[in-house]
Amino acid sequence: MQDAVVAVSTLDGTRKETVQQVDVAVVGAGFAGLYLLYRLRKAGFTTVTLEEADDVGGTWYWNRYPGARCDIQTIDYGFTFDPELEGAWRWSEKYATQPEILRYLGFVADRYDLRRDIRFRTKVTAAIWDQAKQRWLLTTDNGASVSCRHYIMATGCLSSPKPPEIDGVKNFKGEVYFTGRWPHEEVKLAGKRVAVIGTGSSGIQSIPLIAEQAAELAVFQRTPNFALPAHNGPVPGDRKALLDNDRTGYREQARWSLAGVPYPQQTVVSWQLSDAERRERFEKAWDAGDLVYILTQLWADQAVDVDGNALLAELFRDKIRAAVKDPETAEALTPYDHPFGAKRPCLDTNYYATFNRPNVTLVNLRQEPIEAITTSGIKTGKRTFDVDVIVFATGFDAMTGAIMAVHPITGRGGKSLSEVWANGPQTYLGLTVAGFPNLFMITGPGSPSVLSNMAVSIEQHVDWVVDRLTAMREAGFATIEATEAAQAGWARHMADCSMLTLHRLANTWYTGANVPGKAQGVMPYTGGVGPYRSICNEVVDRGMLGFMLSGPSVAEQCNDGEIVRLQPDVRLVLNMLAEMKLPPIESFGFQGARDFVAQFNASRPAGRPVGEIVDGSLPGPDGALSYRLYRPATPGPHPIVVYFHGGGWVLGDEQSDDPFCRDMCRRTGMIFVSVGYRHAPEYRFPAAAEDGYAATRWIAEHTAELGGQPGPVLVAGWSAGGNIAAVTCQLARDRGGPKIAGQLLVCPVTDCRFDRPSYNDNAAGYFLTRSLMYWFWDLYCSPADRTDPRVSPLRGKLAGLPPAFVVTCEFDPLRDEGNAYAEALTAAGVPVEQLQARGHFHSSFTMVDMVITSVSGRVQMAEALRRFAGLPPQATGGDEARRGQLASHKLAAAAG
Ligand code: N01
Repeated sequence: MQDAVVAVSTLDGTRKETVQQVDVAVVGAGFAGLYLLYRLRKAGFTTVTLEEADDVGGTWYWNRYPGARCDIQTIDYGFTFDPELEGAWRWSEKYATQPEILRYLGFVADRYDLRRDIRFRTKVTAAIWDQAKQRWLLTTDNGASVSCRHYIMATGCLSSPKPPEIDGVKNFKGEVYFTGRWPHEEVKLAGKRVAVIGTGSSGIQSIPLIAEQAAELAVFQRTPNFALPAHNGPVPGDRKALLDNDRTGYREQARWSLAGVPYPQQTVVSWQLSDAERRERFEKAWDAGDLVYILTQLWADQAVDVDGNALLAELFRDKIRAAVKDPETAEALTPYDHPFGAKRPCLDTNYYATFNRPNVTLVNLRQEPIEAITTSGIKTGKRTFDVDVIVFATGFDAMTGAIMAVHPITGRGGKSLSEVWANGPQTYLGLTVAGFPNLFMITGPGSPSVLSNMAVSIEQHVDWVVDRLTAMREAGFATIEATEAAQAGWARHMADCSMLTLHRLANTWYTGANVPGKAQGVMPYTGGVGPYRSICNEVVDRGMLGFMLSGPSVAEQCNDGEIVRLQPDVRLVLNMLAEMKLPPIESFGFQGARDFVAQFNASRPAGRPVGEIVDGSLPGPDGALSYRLYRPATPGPHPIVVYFHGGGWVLGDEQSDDPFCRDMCRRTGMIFVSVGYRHAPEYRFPAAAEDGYAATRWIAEHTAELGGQPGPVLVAGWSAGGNIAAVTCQLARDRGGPKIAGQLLVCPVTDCRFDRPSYNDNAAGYFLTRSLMYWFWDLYCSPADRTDPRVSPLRGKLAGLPPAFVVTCEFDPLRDEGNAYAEALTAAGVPVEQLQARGHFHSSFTMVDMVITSVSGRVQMAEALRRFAGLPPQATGGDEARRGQLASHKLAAAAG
């Protein structure tokens, strides 16, 4: 500690106390705290780090239990800020042990002489924001208080062990250990009867080694977990070669990846692979012994779709059954209640084989819960285990525990962080909290942190924070605080992101479910490391969007707003399209545009299998029209939906919305017949409208021939196809049939007016542009004809039409005319249901496997079509349907 920064000041006018004055105070001397100290010092800030332990290391200081290792490969799990540091350290193994990682962190601390600014054995006991001084005052249990301009929590996500929550722990006369607070001196277990409670990563790493020493080991398991063999050994040659060949490129790829390890994004989906191909991929991952690889590299839908995930989980279960000799024990060790990866999977060495040892017993707490801990051991509902040692591997009050429970934090206006977070953590970017100026968290709730390679996330968070502090200092700002609107926007974005992955479907420490009474919700950011990084950068590029900045001699700045209003996957798709720097589609000419769309469609993921696909043709008003029929795999006959594709009456064909038709066929359990109507400019208005009507009539008259259910058909369409579907309903009413039981209109064109706000709000940047719509209209319909209800159905008579489900998207030029149509239908007495999709764009619902967050919308559409057809509710296939089959998913219901 530098004496220069210790001063004497008056706290309350009466009491004199020594207060250490610094620019920035940091809590924690683990990975995050050390890098912070390095960066802050380099940036010229006076700094002190307060650390409860007597040395550096953070999580690697405390977690000294037998078998503790990292489970991200060590070549990826280290600092990258200094190439010389990277050159100066060599890891001995693929996954380093806790002592080696601790040595590494000690090496880093020494190399940059960091210890001199760390106050060890010092706990912060309270932190209070002093609005008048615009500084934080920290009191400690050891030595001077600290007054700082900025307060940064580098306390880690898994550093506050949770209490065992089992009656009678204090009565036990034997030895008690917690994996998260393992003693420094050797723990002798040889010849002893040992109980381990908990089978998360800590339990799974320690159990095999404890079993080798103990006379008897009883493992108390509440929830079985997926564990992959680490196959530890030397650093794998292929990964090392990649790193050595292009260190900068390798590190940069990690920074922009989803999980912070440089693996590409998978594009092949599970249903494109045969059973043998999937097994081959799985075996490769099993042999690789790499969690990030198995979590991300098998097939594209493994982490986002319950069905795609189930295929992987079942292959995993086969491995457990093969490894454990006793079938009953194997069954008890096999997880069924959560998707693979939704709960943190583990990396193990001999875990499953340990249960083949004669001295090891698995106690399945689902069948015999622990009743109490007694003086001599553990009593379950069925029996009593006398033991000498109990090891609690029961986990942590994760993400919020270390920030909130460690000490009271009082922000502006006396706000307590515990109260503000009583219903779950609220943050902006996972880095800041409204009402708590100049307080930052590294890897806080709302950041990718624990769903990523922590080393990569920590460097990004620290760099972002220190760069902001530097910029503030240069601009003369003294305080920074997130706005309420920005924070609320981040909460919405977090909730949207949580629909991207399956984490919401398991009760875990990610969701707070492991701590009784804790508010529940997915706490880490599930949108990925690269997207998160780009959002943080965008906040800066947009003038510190969502932050208030103030300083003694500069004007206050508040650029309020939400940083992400699009759904996260829509944002990715639009960014990807923007990066392609495509010229406007209309500049290709109509044939060029058709070729472009065909090429674009060919590159998208294949649609899901359905029972049968039949291509055929039907008689149109002026020659044959092609169609493609999608039949469900379930026994028929099924009701028929006549479908009209999108493409502005100019582009596309009966196959161009193939993924959407397949998906809807599966979800509705109905036949979809996609009609290839004639296109402009070769066939202008009213060709498409008349084709739509004629095709619907023909299909309704040939239901039996098509294998469909007799009775009314339904119509559906997207964009210009929605226009044709809406027009068809009006024509069918006016021309004596056919009977139509319901209409699904997805982002339909309904009117020729271009002056509604959505045409301006979303004129460009959301793929379907205003100028493209002008072009479509010009090619299809002359101005004189545009008010004809056969192209502007909003101008037609609306009474007596079939019930409608109308979908509109927030970021779509057609949004307002779709809403207007829904309102007008309602006013005319037509039963209408509406989905106004927040954060979505015109193509969200048809980009089936790219815009994952559109699933719930299609579930609603399918339910509506089934209702219109008089069928009972039944969502078939996919995430939502399988959700109900997963036991104990309190969160699923909430998220749904
Ligand atoms: O904690 P956990 P952990 N009665 O919460 C059980 C990281 N980490 O320390 O699942 C009976 O995962 C609980 O059961 P259930 C890693 O991110 C990394 O093992 O709640 N049982 C569960 O089985 C990891 O995910 C490494 O039903 C009780 C276990 O205790 C995170 O830290 C190594 C119980 C707790 O598992 C946490 O891992 C270690 C009770 N009252 C940890 N309470 C690396 O390899 C809890 N359990 C880098």
